[in-house]
Amino acid sequence: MHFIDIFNGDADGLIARHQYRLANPVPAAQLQLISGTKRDIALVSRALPMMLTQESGEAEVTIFDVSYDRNEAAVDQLLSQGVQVRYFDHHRASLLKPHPALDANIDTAPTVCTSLLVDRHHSVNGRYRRWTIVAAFGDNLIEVATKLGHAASIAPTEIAQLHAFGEALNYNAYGDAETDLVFRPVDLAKRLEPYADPLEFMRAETVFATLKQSMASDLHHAAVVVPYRTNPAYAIYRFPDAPWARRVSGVFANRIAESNPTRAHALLTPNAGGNFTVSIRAPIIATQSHHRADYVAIAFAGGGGRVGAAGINALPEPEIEQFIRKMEAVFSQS
Ligand SMILES: [Mn+2]
Repeated sequence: MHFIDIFNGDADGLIARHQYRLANPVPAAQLQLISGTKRDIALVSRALPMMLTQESGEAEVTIFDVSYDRNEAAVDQLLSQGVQVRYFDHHRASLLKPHPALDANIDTAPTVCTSLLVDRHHSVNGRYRRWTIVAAFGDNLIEVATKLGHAASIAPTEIAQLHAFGEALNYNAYGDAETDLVFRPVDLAKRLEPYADPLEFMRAETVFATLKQSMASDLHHAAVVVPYRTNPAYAIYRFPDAPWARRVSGVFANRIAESNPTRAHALLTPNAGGNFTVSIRAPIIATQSHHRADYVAIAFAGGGGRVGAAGINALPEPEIEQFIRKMEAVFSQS
């Protein structure tokens, strides 16, 4: 039997896979990992060439935290080759259809992340709750994560540590390519493997300290950037073309959203293709139900996301003014 784990390189993807494999271990020699940067989500097709060397019906592919819709064709191909596919995700899956060899654990509620879905899976059943909390913080589900921490009687100082670790792991996934990242997600996944408790990982490994240092340095660069457009309804930032800008964009977007909870935010970061990667955050305290980050994102090619947080993969410079008008249309007060 051969196993392939495919996971988003962010905190939620890494931890979803980590928990699943803690509960369902397989020999390392039979397991391959596929991951990438946070926005590198068309990952499932990378498993197809690996299958050519396998006997059909002898493989199991488990997928975490990447949109089913973006991977549907590759999943279909795996299924048609007799591969068992298990899917855990919380992004849009409008193309999902049942198949006897597909075990889909998909829930798009805004209060879940993929690690929570794995936490609920019968094989895991909440056993690695502290990791779930790290992942929920990483996906910026602050209230959900904090409540889980209190319910598990975790001390407030430890909840704060899990929060900082989730943010740091999430920070590591942002970049144009894996060369922008401090750690390659597949390497990080292997370093997590021995640890059933994230606090133990934080004590024993240098990963957290390294990420924290890098994040502080990147945030220092970001602190001097003045908003490109700002008014009471929304603020738009435009970063320069630099690796620090690509790495820190997610953390920075969350920080500015938290410091101005009634305002929407967007961050434009130049990418290697000559376009802009755009992060959009709805106001944390939304006063109108149509104040949704995904409403802005889906108006542009390559845009998508969720109610609170969404993005556009490659916004051409000439469309920036159109983007600002869309921010205005969605988030202006009325
Ligand atoms: Mn996620």
